[in-house]
Amino acid sequence: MTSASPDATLSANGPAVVLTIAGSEATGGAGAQADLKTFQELGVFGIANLTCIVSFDPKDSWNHRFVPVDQQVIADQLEATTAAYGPGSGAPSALDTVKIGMLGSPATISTVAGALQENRFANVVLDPVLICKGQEPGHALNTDQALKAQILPLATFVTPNHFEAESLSGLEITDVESLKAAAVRIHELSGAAVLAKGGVRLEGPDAVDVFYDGETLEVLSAPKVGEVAVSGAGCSLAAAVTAELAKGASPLEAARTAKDFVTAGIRNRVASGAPFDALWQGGAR
Ligand code: PXL
Repeated sequence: MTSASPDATLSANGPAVVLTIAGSEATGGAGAQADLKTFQELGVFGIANLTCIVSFDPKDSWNHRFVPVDQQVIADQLEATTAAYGPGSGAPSALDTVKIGMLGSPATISTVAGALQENRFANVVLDPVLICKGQEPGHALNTDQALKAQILPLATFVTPNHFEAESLSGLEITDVESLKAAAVRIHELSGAAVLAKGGVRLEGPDAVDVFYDGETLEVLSAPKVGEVAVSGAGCSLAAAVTAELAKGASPLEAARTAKDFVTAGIRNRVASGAPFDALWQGGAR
């Protein structure tokens, strides 16, 4: 069970305000929709600025159809949001915590990196979504490289899954020890707190994640719920970290609460006509 209580988060200035810069995933399992549901559930005021629209294709093995949002429209959303809630806005509860989800193209990465540099948010939580199936490999490779070069150095907290942790660290991850080594390496590269996710990718009865922030190395573990990944787990985990940081939790506390939140959401997942279930953000109620 998550220890987070939405009511405990209300201050004289109202709820903490958080922003996700992410893609829409049309079926509501992942992306900005998962982020907003997580934010609401954890008692923060959520804002989404959309970078792209992903529609799975049931006629093509549910692969991703990816459409980027026009760069000017991404910049317009960021301008509106920071003018309303950003550091110089005069808003009583200033926006200082941002989550980055799927960006999807080098152009979007540059636009978002510019906004991050301009606004200097206290917490930048990066879910380093490296591969969007359905994009041709050349494009995905450029995107991955741009993410590592331009966004990773601006992150204060990063949540790579098994594949992303291997790619960011350059290490092969086969067990908890190598997951720990990868978390340490990614911290050294980025300076960020790292929550590296083993998920269902590592053998054994438990879903194991590793937290490392340069001082504390902690293994977070919960019994696996099935052996198949659930849609929205990664997005919801990073969104829960974001909400908790915005409410004043330490990075380690945020990681623990997020793990509990996601475990409850996977236990109470939602089935559909698609070949994957979706995490239910209300699972911890
Ligand atoms: O789970 C990664 C992810 C993030 N963002 C969007 C997605 C997906 C996976 O489908 O569609 C928009």
